[in-house]
Amino acid sequence: PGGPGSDASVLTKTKPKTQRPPLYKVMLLNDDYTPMEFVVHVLERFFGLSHAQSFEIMLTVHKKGLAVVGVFSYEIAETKVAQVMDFARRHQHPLQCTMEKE
Ligand code: NFA
Repeated sequence: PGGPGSDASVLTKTKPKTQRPPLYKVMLLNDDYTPMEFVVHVLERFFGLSHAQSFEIMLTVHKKGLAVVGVFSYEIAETKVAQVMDFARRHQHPLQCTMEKE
């Protein structure tokens, strides 16, 4: 009687849950018309990526159909998507940028 865990000396710790805001993946989608250099420029300009990183992500989108460009809070993700979509539209390229809850 009274083996390990059978008495009141075993305490259960309740971990306080730290609330973290949900994060959103911002993704770029491939198309047949947007020039590769334009996509690289978008990644450098709006996501602060290096030329090499931008080129790599552009190629991933081109080959796989889409890629995650970054993960942000809702408000930042929304702003990035709007900036990219507006910039693409102004240059008359069909480039699509979307966001999705992680
Ligand atoms: N597929 C486009 C082309 O061949 C390049 C591209 C890459 C477009 C990434 C959109 C996103 N010109």
